[in-house]
Amino acid sequence: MINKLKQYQDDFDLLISKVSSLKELAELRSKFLGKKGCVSLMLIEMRSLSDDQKPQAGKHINEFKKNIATLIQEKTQVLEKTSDQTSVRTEGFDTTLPGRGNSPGSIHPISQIMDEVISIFFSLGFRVEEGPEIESDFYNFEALNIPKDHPARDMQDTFYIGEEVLRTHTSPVQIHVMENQKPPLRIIAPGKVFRCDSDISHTPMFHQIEGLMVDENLSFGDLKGVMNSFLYEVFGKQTKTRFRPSFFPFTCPSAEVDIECVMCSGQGCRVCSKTGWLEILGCGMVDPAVFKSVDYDPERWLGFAFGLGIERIAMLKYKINDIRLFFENDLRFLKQF
Ligand code: 2NM
Repeated sequence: MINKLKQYQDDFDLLISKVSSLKELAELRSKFLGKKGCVSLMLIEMRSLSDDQKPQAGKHINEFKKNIATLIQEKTQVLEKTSDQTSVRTEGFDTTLPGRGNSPGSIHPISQIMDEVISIFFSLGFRVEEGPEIESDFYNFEALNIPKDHPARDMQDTFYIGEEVLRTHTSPVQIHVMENQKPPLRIIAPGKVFRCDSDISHTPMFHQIEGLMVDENLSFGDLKGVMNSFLYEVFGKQTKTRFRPSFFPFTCPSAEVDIECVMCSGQGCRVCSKTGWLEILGCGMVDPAVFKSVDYDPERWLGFAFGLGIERIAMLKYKINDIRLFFENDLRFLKQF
C-alpha cells in the first residue's frame, strides 16, 4: 500500500506540473480526490487489510490526501493570478489611461428661478407657505370671490377630481393661512398649479408664486414699491415697468404689470406683438369679499396680493420661446443653466 501511495504521489507531481488552466486542475482534483478518485479507491482497498494494518494505512492515506489538497490549493492561487493578468492583456485594460470624468447634475432652470424669486421676497420680509395641490371648490374658487358662472371655472380650464379640483392657482394657500393666522401677514405661496391647456406657451402643469401682504394702512403705492423692487432684482435695475388697470375677481383695484420687452428693448417685435411691453404679473388690492370669507374685518385690514408664473419669468429671462423645453428633460437643454 505504501508503494502504491508513492506511485500515486509521483503520478500526481508529474500531472500537476503539466496543468496550465483551472479547468485542467479541476479534472486532476476529481481524478485524485473525487468520488471515484484514487483516494476513495485506496480507502475501499484498505477494508481488505488486517485489523492491525488498518490504522497505519489509514494514516498514510490521510496524509496523502491532505498533501494533494494543499498542492491543488496552491496551484489554484497561481492559476487565478495569471488568468487575471491574461484577461488584463487580452481585454486591453490600461490602468494608465485617464478616467472618464463625471458629469455632476445641475438645478433645473425652473427650480433656479423659483429659488431666486423666493429669496428676493424673503429679503422683502415675506415667508413661504405651502398647501395641497388638490383643493375643494371653496378654497380654489368660492373664498376667492370667483362666482359659479365665472369663466375660470369652466371645465376647459379646471381639472376635476370628483367633487374636488387640481388647484388652478396657489391662492387657496393664502385662504388657508388667513383662516389659521391673524394679520398682519407677509407670505408667498410657491408651487405647482394645473390648467387644462397645452400649446407653445402653456403646459397643463406649471409653477406659480403668489404673494399676500395684510396690514393696516397699506396702499396701492406699497404694492407698486414691492412689485418694482422685485422686478428690478430679477431683470436688472434699468428695467422699465408699467402698471395697467385689469380685472381679477379677488382684487380691486387690479393691475397687470408689464416690463419693457427684453427681446427688442421696447422697439416692438414679434414676441411683444409690436407693443414694446411684456406682461409679467398680475396684482391688486385684496377684495373685501375675500377678507369676509376668512373672517378678517375689511374695515380694519387692507391687503395687496400678486401672482406670477415661474415658467414665463424663466422664458423671458433666458429668452426661451417654447415652454415645453422645460419639461422634456433633454440634457442638451438643461446643461445650459
Ligand atoms: C393674482 C393676481 C392678483 C391673489 C389674491 C390672493 C388672495 F388670496 F389673497 F386673495 N392670492 N393671490 C392674486 C391677486 C393673484 O395672480 C395673477
